[in-house]
Amino acid sequence: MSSSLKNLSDHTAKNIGDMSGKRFGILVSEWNNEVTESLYSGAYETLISNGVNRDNIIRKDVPGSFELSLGAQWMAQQDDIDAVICLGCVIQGETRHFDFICNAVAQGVTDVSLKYNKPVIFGVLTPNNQKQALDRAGGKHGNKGDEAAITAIKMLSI
Ligand code: DLZ
Repeated sequence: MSSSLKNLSDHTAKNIGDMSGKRFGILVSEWNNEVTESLYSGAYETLISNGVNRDNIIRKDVPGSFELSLGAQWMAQQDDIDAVICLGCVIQGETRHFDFICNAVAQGVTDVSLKYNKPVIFGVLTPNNQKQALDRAGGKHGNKGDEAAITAIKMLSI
């Protein structure tokens, strides 16, 4: 199926381990906050519905998606955090700012994950416009926040 048609919230709950003792950091970018708040709600509810304890979800906000990498590093370096979920939305504009931010955060998140040997999940939407973003943040294409949370859970279950 074309990824543009895929409901991002579709997933199987097979082979998921006990999440009751796992601690998750969630970073939320303040840019495009209508979208990122929906991503957060999706991620939070998915963690809860898969057995994560409310007290084990730690939320921090960062100014923009570019800051997700450093925020992820601050969280990942804490021994009691098992996985970090980075949520953001970078909307394609008329300048190359979009490319710089998207490339930087994708690389930064990867680097933090490998450095700290923990799942650090790239839950950043990179749509052409706000409508496409909302379609993927609780709209007709599901919620990429759900997908990010289930990805973290699956990585901790391996
Ligand atoms: C500057 C900027 C722009 C133009 N667009 C977005 C965006 O669509 N989404 C997003 O998360 N952040 C954006 N930012 C802010 C940058 O991520 C960053 O916060 C600033 O460049 C300061 O480092």
